[in-house]
Amino acid sequence: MGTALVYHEDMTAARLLWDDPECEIECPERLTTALERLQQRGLEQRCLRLAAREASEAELGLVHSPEYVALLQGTQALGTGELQTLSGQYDAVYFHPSTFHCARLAAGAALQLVDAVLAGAVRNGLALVRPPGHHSQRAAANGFCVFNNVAIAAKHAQRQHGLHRILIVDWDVHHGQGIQYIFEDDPSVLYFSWHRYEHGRFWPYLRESDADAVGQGPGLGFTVNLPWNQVGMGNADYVAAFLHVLLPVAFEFNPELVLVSAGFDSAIGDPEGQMQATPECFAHLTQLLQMLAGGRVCAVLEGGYHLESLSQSVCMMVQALLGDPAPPLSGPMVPHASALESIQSVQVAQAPHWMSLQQQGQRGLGRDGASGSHAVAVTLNHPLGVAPVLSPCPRSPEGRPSPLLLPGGPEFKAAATQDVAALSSLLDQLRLNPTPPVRTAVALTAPDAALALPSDVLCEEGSAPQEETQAWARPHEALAQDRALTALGKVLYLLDRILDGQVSSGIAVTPASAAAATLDVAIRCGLSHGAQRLLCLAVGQLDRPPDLTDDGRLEGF
Ligand code: Q9C
Ligand code: ZN
Repeated sequence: MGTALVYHEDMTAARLLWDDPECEIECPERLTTALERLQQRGLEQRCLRLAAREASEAELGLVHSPEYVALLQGTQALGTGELQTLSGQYDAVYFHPSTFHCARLAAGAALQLVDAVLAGAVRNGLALVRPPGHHSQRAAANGFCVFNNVAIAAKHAQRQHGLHRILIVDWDVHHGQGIQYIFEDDPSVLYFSWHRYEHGRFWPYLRESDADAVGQGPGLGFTVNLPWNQVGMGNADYVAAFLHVLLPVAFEFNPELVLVSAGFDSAIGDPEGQMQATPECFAHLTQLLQMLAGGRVCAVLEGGYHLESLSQSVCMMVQALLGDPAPPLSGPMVPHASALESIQSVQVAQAPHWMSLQQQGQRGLGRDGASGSHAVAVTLNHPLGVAPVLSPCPRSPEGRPSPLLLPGGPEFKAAATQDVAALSSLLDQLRLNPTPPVRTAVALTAPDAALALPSDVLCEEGSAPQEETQAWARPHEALAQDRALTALGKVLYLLDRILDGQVSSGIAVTPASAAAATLDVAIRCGLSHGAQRLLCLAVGQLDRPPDLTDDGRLEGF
């Protein structure tokens, strides 16, 4: 299943007709530049292209008052002077004779995207639209926004598709107060927004943008505001906000659909945001969101005023929606102190409403089983395996892990069958809760007929050339055995495909006795392919390769 890109050229028609430095940044080139870049990179061609339609009056009425819609309809016939006068009645808004048409297309594009995703025609998608929507309110335009595209799409998904839980992630650098007002007492829509706030000294200067605005009545806890009190927030701050606030709450909420108010004025170079996050960050944020709602992510453009930064960020997001691996993040991944303060203030404000945030302040209290719960030990029969993570370590009565199973023996055979069963069950879970379209490959030494792989998991049949495999295996006695050698060939082949970007992640099954040696070869092989840093995570019992020293350096490299 693919990715939709919803667009209509008519949305480039609206433009500022008089002098207004505040509004001139919301220009037609925002769309044309982003689209050109998507075409240049071959990304547009990989999407299902949908031409935006206009939202109907009834659809606009899901959020806006009939009087407001009628007022907007009337602007089509106004002259420049009258348009300027009317624009002056709102905060940071300009009207053009084409504004009504554009704004109906923008809302319609969001609706079409949601329909395509919920009909199963595509897994996810992006609507490239203007004017943006998240500041607009029931009867007011605000901050370049005319109709609230994402709020209309959310109401539509509830009414027309019967959804009960929708998550709106607003990563635009401004607070989408319009969305907040529309859903503040509604527990079926969880609204998350981070925004430049500077303790209330940044537009739109609202007290209700702070972390202690958490929704009201039945909607208590379903508004999550993360105010940034300094400019210059970057990749580490954004990722920390996702990991420590948004994702815990979102997993607990368990949405059926994720809508993204995708403003890229939170990216580096933007004159409004003054933030530092690089375009690659948006690929990572998009990937993280795809862990929710079975990957049903509908993104709708909001702000973004630095044409180059905007275009690159849009490309990064589309790449991630298409399932491409995300490029590494640059810079030291250390959040700013001010960001951590903001994150903590949200945790405190939201803790009464979310179990997943309740322990955040008490970290580090229980250690080593001395108090409270202890870590769950698991066996590691396979260095790159999944099965061990699922099966608890069998422990002797003294509490020591039981010895590793010997290949060939009857216990080994039983364990191997269990492993395949555990792998099957993991893959079942993946099917029920489809993961992001990250290309995962599974390599088995003896293909098991009972193992039905989900359609988007590749069954990797290739092996590294025999001479290469034997050369890597030579120093290791444990790899002399046939089965271990075959498994090593598969591991090397998987590594190759991961390092050249064809595959994002892989699972390989190898005999228990060869686990440490296979891991040793995998590390050396990764380094010899030019990897600069490897994170080796051993879950449970595993002998460290003999020459992997304590400071993490592998001798000889
Ligand atoms: N320098 C969107 O990004 N001007 N709207 C603020 C502060 C209004 C932004 C002035 C910015 C509106 C969708
Ligand atoms: Zn914005």
